[in-house]
Amino acid sequence: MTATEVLPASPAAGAAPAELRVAVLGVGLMGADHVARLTRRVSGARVAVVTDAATERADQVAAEVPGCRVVPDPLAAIADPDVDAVVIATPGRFHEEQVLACIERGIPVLCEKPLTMDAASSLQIVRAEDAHTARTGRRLVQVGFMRRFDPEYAALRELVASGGLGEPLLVHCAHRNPAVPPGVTTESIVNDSVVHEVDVARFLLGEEIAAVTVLTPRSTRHAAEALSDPLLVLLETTGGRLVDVECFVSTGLAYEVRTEVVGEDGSAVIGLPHGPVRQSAGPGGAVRGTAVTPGFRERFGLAYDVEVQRWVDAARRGDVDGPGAWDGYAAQAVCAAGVEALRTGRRTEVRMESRGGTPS
Ligand code: ISE
Repeated sequence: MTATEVLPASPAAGAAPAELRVAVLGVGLMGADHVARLTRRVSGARVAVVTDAATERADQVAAEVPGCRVVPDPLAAIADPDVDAVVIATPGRFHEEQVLACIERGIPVLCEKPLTMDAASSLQIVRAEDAHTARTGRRLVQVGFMRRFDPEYAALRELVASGGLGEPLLVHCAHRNPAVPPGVTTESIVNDSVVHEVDVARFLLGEEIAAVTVLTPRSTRHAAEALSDPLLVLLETTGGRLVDVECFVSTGLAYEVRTEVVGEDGSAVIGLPHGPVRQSAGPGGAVRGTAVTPGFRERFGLAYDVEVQRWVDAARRGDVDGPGAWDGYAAQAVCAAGVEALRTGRRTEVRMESRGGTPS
């Protein structure tokens, strides 16, 4: 399937309202991407409302979507009677209030990571949603860990869960970005980038992370001043498995995300370059290779499409079909330990409430 085809609604979406009317809060890079996807590639939904702190940007995005209005205040957009569900792509510091408002109104919400800025406030969201579920039997919150919808990650989890590699023992992760925007700090590498590997580890292994160590090797000369890049992060799971993460965000080259699971009876790796291997005469001599992936929106374009289609289908039948509030909370708790480990240079145990059950 190419990224431009409209995805079919899953059959279970059968008895749903004709069309889910979605408010997209924040139409920067990610939000505008979601508006385009909901308008052109996802079925069963339309963007009814957009908001953005930059009103010109909101006006521009709305002008391209038939029937879409700008509502300047995000809380008013959540309360709007023409809105059935919400996508949150605003800066992380606004998520807590916006997700809580969606729970209060009882409408489904897909929130880009981070769920909130710290573990305590994410836990509050878990509790608020739990109370809603106890009253109504419905879950409302999904967190935008899109990698779970990438066909390679889904197949790897299937392989691990089916015992195809025997007991999993180790996971090796490489996460490389060509560059990051100015203002990124070493702590934000943990919170914005390593967080994906935290979710991947929980998703692949089906257990929580118990402790984190962060090592800071010599930095690349390409890194912004005061940035420690790359980082080497070690995650220990509650079942005694180890996950090592190389996170390197200023390679100057390409977007590369590779994951290898090593089990007692075999190993499997995903994220290798694929597509046509081309040979041609380059300016400096003959070259051979595959195309370079420039960024995460290209690498995970299909994953985002599948994520949003499944979110729409589930929302129309009153369900959530993806990582939930608990996964958002768990990721925040691990990243908080990661930031502390970075500051102290010591192995740091993750402080997490118990949920009673295994991670989703
Ligand atoms: C960015 O915020 C993302 O979420 C990307 O998936 C990740 O690869 C990148 O490192 C982050 O900065």
